[in-house]
Amino acid sequence: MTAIPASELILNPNGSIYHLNLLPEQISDTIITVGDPDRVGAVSKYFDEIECHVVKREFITQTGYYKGKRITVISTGMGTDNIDILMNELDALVNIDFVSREPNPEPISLKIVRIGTSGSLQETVPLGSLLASHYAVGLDTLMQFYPLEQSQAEQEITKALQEALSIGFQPYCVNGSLHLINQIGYDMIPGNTLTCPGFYAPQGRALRGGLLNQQLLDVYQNFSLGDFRFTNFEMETAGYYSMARLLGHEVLSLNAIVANRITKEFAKDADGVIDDLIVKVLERI
Ligand code: R1P
Ligand code: URA
Repeated sequence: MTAIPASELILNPNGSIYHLNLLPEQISDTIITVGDPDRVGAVSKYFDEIECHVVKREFITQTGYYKGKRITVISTGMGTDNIDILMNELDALVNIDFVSREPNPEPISLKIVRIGTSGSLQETVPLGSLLASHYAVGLDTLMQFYPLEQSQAEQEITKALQEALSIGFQPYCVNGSLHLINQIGYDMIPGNTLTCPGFYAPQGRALRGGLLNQQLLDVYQNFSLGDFRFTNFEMETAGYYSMARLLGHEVLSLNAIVANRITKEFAKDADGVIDDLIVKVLERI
């Protein structure tokens, strides 16, 4: 095997990985991720003990113990470009030897659960509900750059969506970990999540910037292929699921529904909904 060069596997002077700023021994193989850096404390306040606290940019990491189980919680910021960094660097921490710079011959699989907020695309997915993403479809371009393998059914969905939206590239579609759905998300609404490359126009919100496609929200809400329909949207899940498939990790994205775009409501107690989700995940992970 050849060593990965210094410009590709970038290590800080203390030996930590470039953006996450972490050393291999600072993470557990069981990881909770959150978008908002302030949500890290909302998870770790339930820990019995915090072993390390590392900060760089929007990536804040705490590793600690919940009822004797070692868990790492990390914030990612927003968007699949950050998930590209997160998943590659987490994978490098467990699957690349930082001294020889060579990949481990027997890769370790991480268990990663995203606790995020999301907007509902259906009246039947109400404010305050918890939704487990069974499938995610990415409208961002991250997977234009990776050799992602997709099933025929996944490709048919993305081809039909490309046509429905009249966009110049084919989105991508990937499933989450069935094992983690059964372990953690079993009593949550099963959903198909649309991952958008932005919060405003890409999610059909017009403040002063306008909308190129006035029908966008209608297309998202009414898109169907067989029994596949979208339940909700956010900005990371498809990035997680595709990187997990490429790198061999188990990921589940869980969504606290804080906005309903069909009924035009926003949750009055978004923090309370997220707290419910945090407690469920900590008990079941
Ligand atoms: C937008 O407000 C952000 O909220 C959702 C979206 O995916 C996006 O990151 O997730 P988080 O609450 O986890 O950040
Ligand atoms: N996060 C999103 O990306 N969209 C919403 O509507 C709510 C949370």
